[in-house]
Amino acid sequence: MNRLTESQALDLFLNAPLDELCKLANAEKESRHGKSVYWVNNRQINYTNVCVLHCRFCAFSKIKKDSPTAYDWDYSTIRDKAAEAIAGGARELHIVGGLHPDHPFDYYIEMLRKLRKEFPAVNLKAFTAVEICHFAKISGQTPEQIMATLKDAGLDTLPGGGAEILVQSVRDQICPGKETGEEWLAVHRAAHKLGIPTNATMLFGHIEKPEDRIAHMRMLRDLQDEAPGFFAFIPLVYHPEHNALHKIVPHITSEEDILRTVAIARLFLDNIPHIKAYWIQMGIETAMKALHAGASDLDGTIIEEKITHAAGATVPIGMSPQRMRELIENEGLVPVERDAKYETY
Ligand code: V47
Ligand code: SF4
Repeated sequence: MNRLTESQALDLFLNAPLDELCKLANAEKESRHGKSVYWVNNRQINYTNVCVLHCRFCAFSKIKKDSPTAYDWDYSTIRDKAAEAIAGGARELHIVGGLHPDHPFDYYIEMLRKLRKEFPAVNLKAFTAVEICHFAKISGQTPEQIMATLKDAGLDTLPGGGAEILVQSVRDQICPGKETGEEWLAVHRAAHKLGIPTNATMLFGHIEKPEDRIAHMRMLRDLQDEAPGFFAFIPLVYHPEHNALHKIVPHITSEEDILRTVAIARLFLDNIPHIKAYWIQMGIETAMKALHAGASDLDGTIIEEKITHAAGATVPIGMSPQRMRELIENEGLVPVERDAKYETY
């Protein structure tokens, strides 16, 4: 298939009948991965919710350290959560948190170093580009230096969070003061050049327009051409509860919008291997439909999730490996267990 232009993608997204769009995207998915659907036994560790930023869509963060609902886990708590997950077969720890005002960069280096020493086999998928920029700021180093140090301490891959919508005019409205879209891209470019693979997300279903979604994907596609290293694209469904955007956008977007977004991502992002159906945010039913609309990955067992649940998600927070396999098989598809680097088992 020829590479889609932005205007072709927009036209398909807006005007193609849903079933035809999904069929096209599914054919594209099957030409790459056949009937395989990838999943990972993982655990999310959201180590603190204290954050110096206040993104308007975020219901997770607390500005004040002494707020009754603020938390900041010590290493032994993080370690115990990791140990529990690894005892249950986890191959990936997905570690992200708020931008804490007090911890020095050494705190994060030590976190990874100790985890790596105690759990040598697990993949450490840690710290979004936003956290990397924060560490750079507090330590006076460049993001490249930060990531080289973290890689040495045990970092395997970078998660895709913090991308939101990379188009700056939208970003300025939903997360003023956060690193710019260009800065987010620069961190991922540098990570790929350092041999650290990454993912990319897109938070959609709020104030952005379809054009912004396609422009966001175009920026990712361009970066992947220039400095390959993205494994997966993850459309994140905006959840509207308990955040500052609630008054303007009080609803979750429709299932059709989610499926169209997954499908157009599969067709447009021809250089990114996987589109992820993040079941925590799509809900299980819609995630199953997404597996027939271009998605080839279901993320993971997760065990504990705080960010989307703070914003009103009602799905269970974890899933057993057996249920994960069953769900995929019930769709007539083939579950393939992977780790954060897409090594399969
Ligand atoms: O960066 C915050 C988003 C992200 C809300 O890389 C919200 O494999 C919806 O990045 N509604 C964290 N989303 C999650 C994330 C992720 C998830 C799964 C896999 C991977 C991966 C990455 O959640 C944040 C932010 O963009 N978020 N608030 C909200 N109200
Ligand atoms: Fe902080 Fe991340 Fe929430 Fe923004 S999305 S306020 S950076 S925790």
